[in-house]
Amino acid sequence: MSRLIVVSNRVNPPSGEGEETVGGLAMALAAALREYSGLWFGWSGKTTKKFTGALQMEKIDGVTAAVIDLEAQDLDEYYNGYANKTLWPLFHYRTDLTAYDRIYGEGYSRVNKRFAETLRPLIEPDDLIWVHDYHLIPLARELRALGVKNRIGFFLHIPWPAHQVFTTLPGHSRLVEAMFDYDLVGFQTAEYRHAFEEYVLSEAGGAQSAPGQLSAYGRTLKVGAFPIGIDAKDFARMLKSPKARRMHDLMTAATVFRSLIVGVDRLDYSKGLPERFEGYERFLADNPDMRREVLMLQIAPVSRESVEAYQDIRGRLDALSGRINGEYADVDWNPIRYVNKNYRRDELAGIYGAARVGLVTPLRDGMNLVAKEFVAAQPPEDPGVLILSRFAGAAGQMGQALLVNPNSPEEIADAIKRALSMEKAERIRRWSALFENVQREDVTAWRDAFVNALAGPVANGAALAS
Ligand code: ADQ
Repeated sequence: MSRLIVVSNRVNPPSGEGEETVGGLAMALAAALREYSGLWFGWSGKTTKKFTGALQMEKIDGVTAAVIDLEAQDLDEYYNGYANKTLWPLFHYRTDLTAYDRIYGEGYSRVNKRFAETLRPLIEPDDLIWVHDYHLIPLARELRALGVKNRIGFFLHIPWPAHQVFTTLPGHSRLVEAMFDYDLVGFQTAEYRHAFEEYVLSEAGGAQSAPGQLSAYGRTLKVGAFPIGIDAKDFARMLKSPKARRMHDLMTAATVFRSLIVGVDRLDYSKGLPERFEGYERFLADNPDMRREVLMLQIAPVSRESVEAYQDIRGRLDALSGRINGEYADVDWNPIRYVNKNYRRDELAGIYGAARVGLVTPLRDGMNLVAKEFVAAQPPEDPGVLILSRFAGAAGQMGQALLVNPNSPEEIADAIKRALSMEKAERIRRWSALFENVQREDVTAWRDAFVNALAGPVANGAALAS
């Protein structure tokens, strides 16, 4: 079996016993690598005065992590700049928040080059290279320039936007052209794959040379939809852990005679949090008789704090939660509990399990793993109800959730009422179908589908010798 090299912006493998704080993606990549005794390459999360390309290597749980430090200017222009002020908002349809700054584009190219130059000496001829996410779209181009002939695949964790939105990006064709240096490009859903294909066919003068195969810029690549899942086995293990059980009991005690409605998201404007709070406020206003029977818990740890748009959304949410509590709180009850803390994954599992309703209402989302975690944590004999945005990639696999338009507080309010009033038989029926999918389409299925497609026959050459 070939060795697998995973490349992502940040590298954060689990750091041993009991450490469950890392997010879903990091856990997914760690799980993906373990079986391949692979290498995980990326940024350390630290800055240095002068970039040297010095590698720090560490072996954890069978996975070799190789990280580099970047300069403060790199962070500004590449990470906070082009990745998080240009590509992230644009790919989530927020052209109003998208910054078009040439300096950012230059920083993005420079860091991708630095990644390639540092990674190059670590690559052996049979390695499969799997690059992750929007931070690193041009990485294959840089590696090819250095003579790398290995199979290289790319997976985009966030949406690929509609053609009309994508073409508002200056230099859009350069970005897509760079994608043709990969052998395989994977998206979360068929919809995003189609949007990419449409661009290639109508804007780049490309052609569909065979099903799942696109030709343009003198090259051919494979494209596919690979919906990411959670590590379902590990999640089931965590649910039984003492930490999960204790958190479950704490939350149950805190909601005696009440139903817990839970939301868990990074504090990001793509997650639809103000609309969600307004939806809940609307529910409280429309249903005075149900008011004191609910408690909404929103967990939203701050992220990307040095980007202004993230400071703005934080301010809005502080104001909204204050308004809702100010309007409806009583001596023994606050309608909304809003916390900006990170929790261990096992604690989160306990919280999900104690909730009657999971509110997952992003305005746009590549997939959304929280929806899957919520389902995985429900007690089979009395499961809660998932309310899910139709604009989350997960909606394609999770049609038995209550699907809502996340822009509409009214729809969210109606769905909360419906979820709270739903008979047990219907809850069990919906949940069983969702749970079956979460188990089957898990992180291992995702990894295997992608790696097999990357290692199998490719558009630009013969099958890989194994
Ligand atoms: P994210 O936008 O980060 O991921 P999501 O898929 O929901 O969104 O994953 C978040 C992960 O972080 C979950 O595993 C969740 O448990 C964890 N998390 C959230 N809040 C937490 C908290 N307070 N404490 C601890 N952990 C917390 C991007 C894309 C998504 C895509 C994933 C994976 O934006 O669309 O699903 O990558 O491809």
